[in-house]
Amino acid sequence: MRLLVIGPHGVGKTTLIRALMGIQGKAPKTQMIEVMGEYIDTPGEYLELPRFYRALLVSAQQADLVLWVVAADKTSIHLPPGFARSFCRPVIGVINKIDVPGANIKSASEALAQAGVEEPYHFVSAVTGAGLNELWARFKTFTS
Ligand SMILES: Nc1nc2c(ncn2[C@@H]2O[C@H](COP(=O)(O)OP(=O)(O)O)[C@@H](O)[C@H]2O)c(=O)[nH]1
Ligand SMILES: [Mg+2]
Repeated sequence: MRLLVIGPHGVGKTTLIRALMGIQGKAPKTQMIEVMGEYIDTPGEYLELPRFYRALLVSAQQADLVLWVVAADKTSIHLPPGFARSFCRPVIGVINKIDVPGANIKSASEALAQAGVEEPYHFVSAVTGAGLNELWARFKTFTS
């Protein structure tokens, strides 16, 4: 199964992929679309600059699932409204960094909903590993 991982910069996409793959250590900044095992990692700019949207939509065609990642430690998360509905693959909403003190799960959930990502969402920490087993279990529901 191949998963396209998208989301604003700094939300922990690369760290999450590494955690799911069992790789330790700090993630380098993602400069371009990069294949890591079953994952297609993307730079945050691709979701922040409309001229890159097409690259994400095309990349989704190479994937079975799209993981849309946001972070619970951001107070204002700006995402393109309804954009999740443009993808030709199912989009799973992931809220990362739930370990950060004062994490705001509610506003992160609202941001995902506004972007057109459908519930249920996954609440995870790429650093502590919280929620990753449930995320795995969700992936499995798509591989039959
Ligand atoms: N506390 C905390 N920090 C995280 C988590 N995931 C990523 N980070 C940190 O957030 C920063 C950005 O991570 P990165 O994976 O490069 O984000 P990306 O731009 O979305 O790929 C790094 O300093 C990570 O160590 C998490 O779950 N909890
Ligand atoms: Mg990255």
